[in-house]
Parts: sequence; structure tokens; C-alpha cells
Amino acid sequence: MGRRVSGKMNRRVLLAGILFSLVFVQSLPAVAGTIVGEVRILAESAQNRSPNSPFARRRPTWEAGSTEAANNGMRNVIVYLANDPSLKPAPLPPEKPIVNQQDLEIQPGFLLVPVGTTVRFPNNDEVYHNLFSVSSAKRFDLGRYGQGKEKEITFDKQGDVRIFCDIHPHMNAIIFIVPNEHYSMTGADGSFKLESVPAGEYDLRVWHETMGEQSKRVSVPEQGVTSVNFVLPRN
Ligand SMILES: [Cu+2]
Repeated sequence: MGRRVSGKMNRRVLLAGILFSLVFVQSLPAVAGTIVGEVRILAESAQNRSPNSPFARRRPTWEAGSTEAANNGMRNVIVYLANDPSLKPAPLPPEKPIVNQQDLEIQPGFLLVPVGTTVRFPNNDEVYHNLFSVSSAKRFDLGRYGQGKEKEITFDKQGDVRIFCDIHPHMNAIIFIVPNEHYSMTGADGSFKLESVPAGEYDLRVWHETMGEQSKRVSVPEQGVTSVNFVLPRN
């Protein structure tokens, strides 16, 4: 008898737990889907055909991630959701990222940060540097400063910021600023995945250092997966 009662109790507790989790899950604001896809780079041979060429109507050939050339091309490819008021900004890094001026180079040469991030620019060389950018996402001129000194820049706008040194023309770097927490760098095979995207309509963008930017309208379901592919022309 005692056993039967406790069995019932257990079942009730279990049921209450299930009900609670159902109510809890349903009270969560937005349900979220996943965006998956692939970025491919149009092979030179296909792109160079003139529209009048008899080969022009052939299916273009693609370079997939299996070739070394494509792997190089797939470096620093970013897929992200364009700025949208419904999307949360990405959390700022716990410490200010550092972009060094060292050995007559800007290191790292590529940095991805969320909007609002402040970056430190120390000079560790024995010579003066003068970093600057004329990019629309952040125009700045740090001026000349020597070893042991540093300046900071806060990147408050989404986009790519191309940085050069006024004294050493070979020095360059890119800082890419993402507008929210929904971004991904593609794998060497061009694949990407954005998880936990709130249901809705968005502009999905792909950015590449030399091949520019493309945008596609995507509809993210309340649950499940949306598939989007991009093809970038090789420059
Ligand atoms: Cu320099």
C-alpha cells in the first residue's frame, strides 16, 4: 500500500515537473531556428568566360574546400545577421583586445569584434608608427607614437575597418565589427552555421576581404533549419 502511494506521488511529481517545464518553455520569449549554408568562390575559369562565349551557358564550376586555393580564399569569411533592432548586441570581450605594432607589422592582421569594443594599439617597436583608417565604419588617425606607448579606439559602428601605417606603407590589418551575437566565420570548406536565431526575417550577409559583401533575405522559422548558400566572384 505504502509503495503504491509513493509510486503515485512520484508520478505526480513527474507530471508536475513536465507541466512546469512546458509552461516554462512556452513562456520563453522567442523561439529560435538555425541557419546553415555554404559560401563558395566562383572559379576563375568560369568567371573569365565572356558572356558571348559558347561556354558561357555551361554550368559554372566551383572551387570547393578540397583545394588549397579555395582554402586560402576562405580565410576570414564572415557570415552575420545585419543590424536589426530585435537582435541582441554581442557581449563585449571581458578585456580590451590588443592590436600590436611589432616587428614592423600590425598583429593580428585580422580581428573580429562586436560593436562597442575598445581595442588597444600599443607600439612595441623601437620606431615610431602612425596607424590610421579612412574606412566609413571608423575613420581615425592615431598620430605618431613610439615604443611603450599605446592608444585606444572604440569601434561603435558595424563594418570593416582597414588599418594602415602612415610611415610604413606595407603595414596593414583589418578589424571587422559585427553588429550582434549572430555571426560565424566559415570553415575551410566554406560551411557556416548560426544557431539560436530568434524567429523572424533578416538580412544575412557574407563578407570577404577582397570579394566584398553579399546580402540575402532569410526567414528563420520558429524551430528547425534554414539553408542559405552564397557564391562569391573571385576578384
Ligand atoms: Cu609603421
